[in-house]
Amino acid sequence: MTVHERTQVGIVGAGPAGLLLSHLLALGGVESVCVENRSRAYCETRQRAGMLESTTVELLRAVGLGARLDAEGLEHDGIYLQFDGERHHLNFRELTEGRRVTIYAQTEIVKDIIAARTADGAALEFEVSDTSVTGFDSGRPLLAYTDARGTRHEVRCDAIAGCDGFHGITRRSIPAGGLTMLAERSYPYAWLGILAAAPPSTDQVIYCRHENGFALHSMRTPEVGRLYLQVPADEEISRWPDERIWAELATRFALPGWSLTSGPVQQKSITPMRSFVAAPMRCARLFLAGDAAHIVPPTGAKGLNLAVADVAALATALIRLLRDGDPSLADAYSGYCLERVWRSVHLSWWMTSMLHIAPGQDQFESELQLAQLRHLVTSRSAAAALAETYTGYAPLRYDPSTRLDAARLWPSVA
Ligand code: FAS
Ligand code: PHB
Repeated sequence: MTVHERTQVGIVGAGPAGLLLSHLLALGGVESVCVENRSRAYCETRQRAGMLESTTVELLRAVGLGARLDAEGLEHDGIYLQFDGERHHLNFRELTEGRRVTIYAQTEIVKDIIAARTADGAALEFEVSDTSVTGFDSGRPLLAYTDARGTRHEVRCDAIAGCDGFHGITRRSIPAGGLTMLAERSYPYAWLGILAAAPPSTDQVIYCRHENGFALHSMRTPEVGRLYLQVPADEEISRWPDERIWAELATRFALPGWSLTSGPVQQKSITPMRSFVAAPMRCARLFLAGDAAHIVPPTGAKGLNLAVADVAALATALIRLLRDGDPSLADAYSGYCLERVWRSVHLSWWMTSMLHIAPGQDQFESELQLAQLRHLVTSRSAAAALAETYTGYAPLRYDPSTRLDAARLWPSVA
């Protein structure tokens, strides 16, 4: 049996992009259905991002999602860069007239939005299967899926939002010729990430370049650390018992008079590193947002922040299109987002290339990396350029009541 339904926006994927989009649309009086093939519990515990730009924090506060973030988020003035046996602090707050970054886990943002959507009685379906999107290029967008009880649903929509991540179905549903760019770069290494019940041994995030490879010391709470190690791209997690992970982290972060506190490892996983951009981020009434359209290596902490920026713009554009009948922002959506995307792709590629040791890397490449790092910690203008892009360089323009045209609402961010 198939159930036939109607909504304004069909959203595929309940990651941060899909969930926040459904919330922002609702604030603008536009209804949506959001479907997710994993369980609610899985989405609320899948360890991913943790570093938030100031612009992301401002938007979440502005749309009623700031309470727990303000209570539990860890605000940082900047980051540490460690190389050549020395650790240097970059004070982003000073370098950017006040912008800071915040550690608040993606899992907590997902929990906060699901709680808000559920309280609103929103149409949010978990554990669906056989999702498909059709008709978006012929004026009759249709979202179809089978729910957890085995019932097939066909939802007629005015528009569809592809928020289903890199491995999702929406981007792949775009007919040949619909995407004019698929730009990609894979990196010859990966990140082994751990979540550990060990109080962080640093007050702010440490990015470390060591001859053995990159290491990152982040955290989640004053009791829980989040740490990453560069490992070979084809590495097996089974080759990394917890003691070996802690020993290698201690080696890479080693500094006289400083020690790394270890503790029980609660989660560990290996993440491949790639940069990917699909363009345009739209095919008629199908709009891509977040990892469905672009992937960055996590070195620049940009993935989640880009997903938030995309849906802030997409929500404003769809509200203007579906509530006011004005397609101007929807027509400008892809171009506006891709400017921001490429700026973040560049930062993420640059930080990754500067801080990781590539297999077979020679002395010349190593000296280039060290020269860039020394420049960053000795030149105020070089540090300020990093601070500006890392902390979030342009305010997120979500404004359901705006009457501004695209040129004034979305000035260039290049
Ligand atoms: P997501 O992948 O999060 O969500 C897509 C959802 O769609 C998933 O829940 C998936 O199950 C669902 N889906 C897929 N196919 C479907 C289908 N056919 N039907 C229904 N549902 C479907 N970013 C930062 O900004 N800062 C960081 O510190 C940072 N650290 C990271 C660390 C790691 C280890 C990783 C892997 C990523 C990190 N990122 C970071 C990037 C990360 O946060 C992503 O950019 C973010 O999850 C993107 O959110 P979405 O676009 O919503 O995609
Ligand atoms: C994290 O806290 O998980 C984190 C922080 C900074 C990054 C990537 C991940 O660049």
